Amino acid sequence: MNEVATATPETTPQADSTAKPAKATVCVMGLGYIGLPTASILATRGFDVTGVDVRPDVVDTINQGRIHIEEPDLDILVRSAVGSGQLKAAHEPVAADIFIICVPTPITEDHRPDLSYVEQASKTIKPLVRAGNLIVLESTSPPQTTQNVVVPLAVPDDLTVGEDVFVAHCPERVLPGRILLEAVQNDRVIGGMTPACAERARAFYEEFVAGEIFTTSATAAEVTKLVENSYRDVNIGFANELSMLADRLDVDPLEIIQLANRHPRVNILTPGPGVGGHCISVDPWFLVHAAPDLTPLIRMAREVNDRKPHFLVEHIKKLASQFNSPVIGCLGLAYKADVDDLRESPSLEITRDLIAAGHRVMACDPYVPAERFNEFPLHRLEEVVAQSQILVLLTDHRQFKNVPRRVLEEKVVVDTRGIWRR
Ligand code: SAJ
Repeated sequence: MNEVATATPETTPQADSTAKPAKATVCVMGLGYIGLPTASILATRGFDVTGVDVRPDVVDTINQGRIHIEEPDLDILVRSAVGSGQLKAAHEPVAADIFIICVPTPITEDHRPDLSYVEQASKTIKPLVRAGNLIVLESTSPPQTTQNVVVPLAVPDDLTVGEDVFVAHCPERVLPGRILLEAVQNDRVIGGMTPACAERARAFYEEFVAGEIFTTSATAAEVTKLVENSYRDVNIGFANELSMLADRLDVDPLEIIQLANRHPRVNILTPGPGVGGHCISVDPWFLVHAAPDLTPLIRMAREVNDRKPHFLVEHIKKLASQFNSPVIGCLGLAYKADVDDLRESPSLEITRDLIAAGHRVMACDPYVPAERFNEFPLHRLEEVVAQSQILVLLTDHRQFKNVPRRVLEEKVVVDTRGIWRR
């Protein structure tokens, strides 16, 4: 069993073992929701940063000081980082003191980890890796990815890990919508391939992380991150199962949860349309894949959360059958409030399924620009509210909170998030 060592002033490494140039160069592989904020934060802290992305449009947009994703204050940070010359985007990596891998780690249709992006990024940096470099995998990854994928593919054969080159896993933990804040303030777990690797990575992260830093092995850091998201998935799964049970028993799930949460040791989360995003709906499968026979609870929570959108679609269809071809207004496509992220979104899945079933659907998401979304037409909130007989609240964006009660009272309402409760 690996012990997680707490960072204390006494354990802070000596300056000579962590020495790095006054202004280190950093190459960030992947400029998505984690890579771009990380690259920008580092650039504004004086690091000389090259951000690498395979998408030419992303590289061009960033080099113009603009952003391709929605995240509070990121536009200001990127404009400043690019304007100062500290952040450049590129198609290919460059030689650097530190390489940070922030690429996607998706799952396949049958829930197996797809490590092709980590493999590709590792292979691409290998010719550039030199003695003294630090390589950090930030992407949430299945157990032993750092050891079995990054080390063999990224470290040149003539360099020894822990002596010449340092390899660590430092999983990102930021919450979309609060990324810039949490990237700096959250505590971090750093898993080194060796203790020297962990200390080298700690010295780097201490330069921009205000939270506490804990070091452990690379595999323990990988498992810790997966456990965090699986814990949340299991708890949301409990709330979602409860909401379906409450429907059958004809009681209000939110009232039950509110009352149960008055118990000093009960804290049930909020049911919703399902679990989306690229983290919680994906990461638990990495643990299930690692030990299928030992993870029935984690698997079951995934299945419960994946079932919830279908449960709601059937419920909405039943309501629609009471009308003659009603307009169903779907409010929100993003996977959660006040973000533009559509990845694995149950809100999008429900809207799609209703359209596929032949219903007249009017959809609205103030965070998804119509020019970036061409699957079906998007409408303004006022239009959707005015024209629909059935109003389905799917994502709790703040713009939806103020739909007047008298308007709601004229509609059949399905509030999957409970934001319109009296
Ligand atoms: N949700 C509910 N009910 C709740 C809470 C969430 O239905 O009570 C739903 C959301 O609507 C959303 C999904 O769950 O569809 C996940 O949302 P989230 O806000 O719980 O988490 P993410 O996926 O945005 O970010 C998570 C965070 N992990 C944890 O909170 C343990 C974040 O800290 C991680 O950095 C991130 O995953 C990641 O990148 O792994």
